[in-house]
Amino acid sequence: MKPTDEQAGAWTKAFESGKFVRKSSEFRDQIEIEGTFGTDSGRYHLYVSHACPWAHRTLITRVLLGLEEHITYDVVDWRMNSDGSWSFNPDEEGATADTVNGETSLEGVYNRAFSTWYDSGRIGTVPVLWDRQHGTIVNNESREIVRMFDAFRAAEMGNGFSLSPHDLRKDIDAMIDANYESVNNGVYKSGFARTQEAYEEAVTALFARLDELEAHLEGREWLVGDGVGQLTEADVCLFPTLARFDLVYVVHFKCNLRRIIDYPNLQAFVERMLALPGIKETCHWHHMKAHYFWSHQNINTFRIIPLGPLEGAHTQ
Ligand SMILES: N[C@@H](CCC(=O)N[C@@H](CS)C(=O)NCC(=O)O)C(=O)O
Repeated sequence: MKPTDEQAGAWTKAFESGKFVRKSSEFRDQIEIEGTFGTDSGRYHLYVSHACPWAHRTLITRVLLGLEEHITYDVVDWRMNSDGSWSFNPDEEGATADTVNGETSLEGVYNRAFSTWYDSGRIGTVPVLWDRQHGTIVNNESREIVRMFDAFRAAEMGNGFSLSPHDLRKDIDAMIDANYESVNNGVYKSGFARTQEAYEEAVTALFARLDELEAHLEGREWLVGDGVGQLTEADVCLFPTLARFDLVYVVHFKCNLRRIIDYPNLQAFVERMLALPGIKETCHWHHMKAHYFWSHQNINTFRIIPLGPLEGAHTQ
């Protein structure tokens, strides 16, 4: 049974004193060399939305680690349903069918993994990492999926390249943590706020952290590591939020103290990421932009999608 709109709304968008509170991810298993979820090529499948910054992290990691031939993926329609659920629509440019389970909605995939899913009143989020062998969901938390792809690469292709080398892991985790509430989740807390106070608190913290990151990137290329730094998960986790910032968040989520293009170091960072082989191809600007303005009718009643911006590394 599908949850009612009220139940779904309560689960997917929780509020405390007008503040948006993100729910925790339900599936937290790991791919491990020796374990229930082994490191087999062709076994795992991602379900993503090209609109979603969390899902974007997993697609970027898949490309940077060269896992294209080992991990397949499907893409939901950019239109999120009013209860927050996702559908498959192969007729939409850039979206696909569910090529593994043949479901028409992502809820069907969640229900396969968790038979009382519909009754639970929860709504399934992207990304989802699916295991063909056990017919279940391994994990639906982007940060953990990104981390386990590293172990997968090491097992399948040797230890040559890692986005979370052991000697940097503490710094990487500290950087991801420092950016999570203020920036990655901060844009949502700003946009979904239901009181002026909640909005101002979120947007102030967001720009305070962007100011810090701008200063941190002076003379550096990447967020973590000695010298100019080296490309790590910390960069992968920040980039999807920055890539959507001027296109969507400035207007739709009222994150308008500044734009990324007004921060020279952050803008250069976005362009540096976009110049890496295969990364532009993971950026579907139309899905990103249309999704937010169309899907959140409570903050954009008539679903008007703005034409701009005209300038920026990534405008359409
Ligand atoms: N913690 C999750 C968050 C994923 C998430 O919230 N995804 C959004 C899309 S950007 C979603 O599917 N939302 C559907 C909903 O909340 O109803 C992660 O990082 O993987």
